Amino acid sequence: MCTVCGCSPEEQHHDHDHDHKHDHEHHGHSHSHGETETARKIAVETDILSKNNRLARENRNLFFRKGVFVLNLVSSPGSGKTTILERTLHDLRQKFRFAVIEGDQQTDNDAVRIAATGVPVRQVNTGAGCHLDAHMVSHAFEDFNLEDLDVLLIENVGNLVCPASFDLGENHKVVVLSVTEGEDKPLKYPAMFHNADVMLLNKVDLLPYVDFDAEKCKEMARQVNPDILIFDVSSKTGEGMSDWYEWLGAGIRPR
Ligand SMILES: Nc1nc2c(ncn2[C@@H]2O[C@H](COP(=O)(O)OP(=O)(O)OP(=O)(O)O)[C@@H](O)[C@H]2O)c(=O)[nH]1
Ligand SMILES: [Mg+2]
Repeated sequence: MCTVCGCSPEEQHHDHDHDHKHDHEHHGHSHSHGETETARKIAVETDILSKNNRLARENRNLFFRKGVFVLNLVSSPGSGKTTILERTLHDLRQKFRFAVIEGDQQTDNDAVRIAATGVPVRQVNTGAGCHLDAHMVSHAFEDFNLEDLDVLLIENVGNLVCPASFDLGENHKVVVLSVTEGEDKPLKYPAMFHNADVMLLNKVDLLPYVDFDAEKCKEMARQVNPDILIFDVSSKTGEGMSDWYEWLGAGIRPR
């Protein structure tokens, strides 16, 4: 359930029913009712986010104590998160010890793809929920021996909105944007680009075929986050991936 964005059909159903009944009984007083509802929603959201932040802090402390470098990959659906993970694991798994948590609303398709690389993976299905949260992640890594890991890669649910608000305890959010999505996405979804430390501009092999101004896109990303680090990559051809690998390797604490 995602109470913050109201994507849960159950929650919406409840609210709509409630609104309808209230309007019927107190016709003409919908303004004050609206204010009460808004206040209640803000209180619930604040509560959910502060609980999540507390759990994320616990995850982060544990990851730090165990020396695990943790990345949270976020993007809209289909930008190439799983393909980037597959290539990264294929190229680096002899060098570093990885594990992966896969977040999706339904199916274990991505977990099956990651398992084929030989790296341990856990799938989390969020159902109606449109993001992973710190609690889900804490259960997903229970089966991993963190002592034996250098890097934990978390693929979030494909969504450029809600995952921006939910800290999982990661070291960095890595936002993936592909060149087929339009260069204005950083301005349209600023929270995500503001909260990410790294942006992977993916599918650059398609640049000759799409109407996408890469420099303009990067300018927009820097407008919302002047410090964001940007790598142009193609997880299909491997172009640019070595710079991303170098950055990733530099984040791993030597044992
Ligand atoms: N041309 C090209 N296609 C790519 C590249 N990276 C991924 N794709 C394709 O894009 C599609 C989506 O890739 P995924 O890796 O499944 O995307 P995702 O972000 O994991 O998708 P969700 O998990 O559904 O959010 C697939 O058909 C990939 O083959 C790339 O660099 N270039
Ligand atoms: Mg995926």
